[in-house]
Amino acid sequence: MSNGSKALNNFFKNNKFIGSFESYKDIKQIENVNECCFVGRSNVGKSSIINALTRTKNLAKTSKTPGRTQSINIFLINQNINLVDLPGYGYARISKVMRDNLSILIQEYIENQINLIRTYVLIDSKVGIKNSDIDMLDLLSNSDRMFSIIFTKVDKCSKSYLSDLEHSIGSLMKSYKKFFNSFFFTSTKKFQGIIDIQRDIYTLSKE
Ligand SMILES: Nc1nc2c(ncn2[C@@H]2O[C@H](COP(=O)(O)OP(=O)(O)OP(=O)(O)O)[C@@H](O)[C@H]2O)c(=O)[nH]1
Ligand SMILES: [Mg+2]
Repeated sequence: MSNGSKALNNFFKNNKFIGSFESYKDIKQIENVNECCFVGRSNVGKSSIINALTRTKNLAKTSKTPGRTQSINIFLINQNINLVDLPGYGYARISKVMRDNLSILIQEYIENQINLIRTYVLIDSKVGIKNSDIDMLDLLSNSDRMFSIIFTKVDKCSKSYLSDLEHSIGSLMKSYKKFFNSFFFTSTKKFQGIIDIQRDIYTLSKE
């Protein structure tokens, strides 16, 4: 297990919870702070990734039960970049009204948030890409948003499986050429691939 870079860890250790917002209009806009957000199906590991990046256990609330995060949670890193934990999509076992409200919240955020400079779309390696993920990629490209893909929970998969996955989703990315940035393979359990995302976000914070 890598301990990562000390300088990067210090950068991410300087973190502050800004707030939890159930409606888009309530979000406090912070001028001159770039933002990156984490989206993906319910239970894919969004909150876990934010905790791994900041090396905290509970900054973002995680759960074994899908549908845990039902609001937009914003964390300010080093006073110059926000990490945004969005609710999960595609979870069937919540009411339709709730599901509709959450997708409206996600969509409003993606379409309107001015400082949003990168979206990380999380895909559970074992589950692969679903129609709801394609809908998200379409929303991002229609909103002119740059995105990267984070494959989560790689500890559950073999190397050859992951290489096939990279190949097939790599082909799909040809349709999103203008907006697709890069792939990351991660495990928060094994602390794998986290430093690469830390570096990416650090670079974005300088833009
Ligand atoms: N094996 C394994 N499990 C993981 C990993 N990352 C997260 N999990 C587990 O996946 C479950 C969901 O993680 P969360 O981080 O709460 O997922 P989320 O995407 O924030 O979920 P919602 O807020 O419900 O949308 C938890 O039980 C985590 O412990 C990983 O890298 N490997
Ligand atoms: Mg969550």
